[in-house]
Amino acid sequence: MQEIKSALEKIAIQIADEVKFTDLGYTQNQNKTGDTQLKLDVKSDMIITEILGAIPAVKALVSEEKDEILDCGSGNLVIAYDPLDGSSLVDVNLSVGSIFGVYENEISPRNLKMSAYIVYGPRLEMVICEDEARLYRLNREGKFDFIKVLNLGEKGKLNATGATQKGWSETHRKLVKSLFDEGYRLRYSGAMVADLHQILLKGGGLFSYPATTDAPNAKLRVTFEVLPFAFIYERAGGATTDGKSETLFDLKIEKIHQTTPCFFGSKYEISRVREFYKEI
Ligand code: AFP
Repeated sequence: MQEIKSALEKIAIQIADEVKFTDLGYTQNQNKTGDTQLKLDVKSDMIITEILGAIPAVKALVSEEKDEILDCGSGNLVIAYDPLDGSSLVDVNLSVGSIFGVYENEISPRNLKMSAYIVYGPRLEMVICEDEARLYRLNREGKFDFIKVLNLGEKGKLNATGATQKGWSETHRKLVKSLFDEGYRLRYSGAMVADLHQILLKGGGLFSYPATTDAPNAKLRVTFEVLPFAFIYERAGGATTDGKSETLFDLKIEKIHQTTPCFFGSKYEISRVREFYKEI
């Protein structure tokens, strides 16, 4: 795992450089989810493949940007990653990120042993989580300093909810309204890394990406995005659900690029989600 941490530091520095300077044009390709790939998505994917693929403990790499699993060697770790989540926001200069889930033997929720994300923002930060969520920040000497262990409060103040509102269910509408009625404040940038990072650092709140009429399984991908963040939120003392489940770790993975409705937050907000969603 130490080798993976050092690899993540290298990846963070190299992709941060690309985010600053690579041209923002599109390629001719689409990824599995149907998004047209930016040159930046492809470049970020290449950097990660090269650096993680050289680690002997890594057996396979699974990228959100690729259809196929890349076999690497005889190790026992499978790393699933989203190379540049929120990349469509680089043109407006908002924070974006990379997300990583390190699975033992094969991809399955309970095999997730470590997860991490990098935030390319005004500062270069990383959260790496095994037993606890640890925040690191790049210093002037080009090294990452350990800053602190992140913990969520029982209840927060922020409410970040995604997807097209005209497609929300009545249940979701009521949930969101009830939180605003309690005094929660809206925070949503459209890059889950930045939005979840904000809630985690500000001590709590709710991030939700619900099912909609046109996307009953919502948008966010289980393997690359949802489980790595669920791991971090639960280790930080928060909770997660797909609306009904006790935890997002109860999900069954049938397809690598599968998506799911998802909710991450402090314990209070997730209990409110379950109360509203149990009525469906
Ligand atoms: P991009 O990587 O295409 O910018 O999408 C970002 C993302 O996957 C995730 O980071 C956001 O939370 C979510 O999509 C935003 O989607 P909506 O605009 O539908 O709320």
